[in-house]
Amino acid sequence: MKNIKIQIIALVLIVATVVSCNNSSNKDNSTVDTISVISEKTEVRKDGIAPILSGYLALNNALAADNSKGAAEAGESLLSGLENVDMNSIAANKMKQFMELSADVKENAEHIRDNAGKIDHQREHLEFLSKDVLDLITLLGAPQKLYQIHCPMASNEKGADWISDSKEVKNPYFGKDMLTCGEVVKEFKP
Ligand SMILES: [Cu+2]
Repeated sequence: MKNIKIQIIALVLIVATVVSCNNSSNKDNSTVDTISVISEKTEVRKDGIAPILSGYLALNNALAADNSKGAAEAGESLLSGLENVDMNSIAANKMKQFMELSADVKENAEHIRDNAGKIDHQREHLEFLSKDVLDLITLLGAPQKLYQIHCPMASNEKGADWISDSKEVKNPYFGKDMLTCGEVVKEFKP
């Protein structure tokens, strides 16, 4: 599979070179068509953020269970997930935005990892992290069925969202104090 990807990328480079060399003289559009077909294919894959998502979902489960140490461990697995993202699954025109979002994910995940025992602080970072994850899903698509859940009480009653793989509301911002506060506001399909 990886070889095929590399071949496709090599092909794109070759085709791009051919096009740029023939830019002024060649009016034949077939080469350009080939490029657009190939780039559409690279955008079909939606598993790009799967390694990030698994750590993020584990984080929500830990925080919903008021488990600060578990949240710190999930922060760590989120960080290794970031390194496991297959960059070939991200279309070139989305790379810049992906890099910006993943830098933000990294920062929030580091704070969550480094603050075991300070669950309020971890939950503050969850709010920013959830926005990043939402942006990543919007940018690259959902690798699985996902739900955006809104809690109007979170973030000092300003309201905050999280992403879940289940419709069942288990609030990571409050844990057992307000476990079922929240409602599904959006559904993402793979
Ligand atoms: Cu912090």
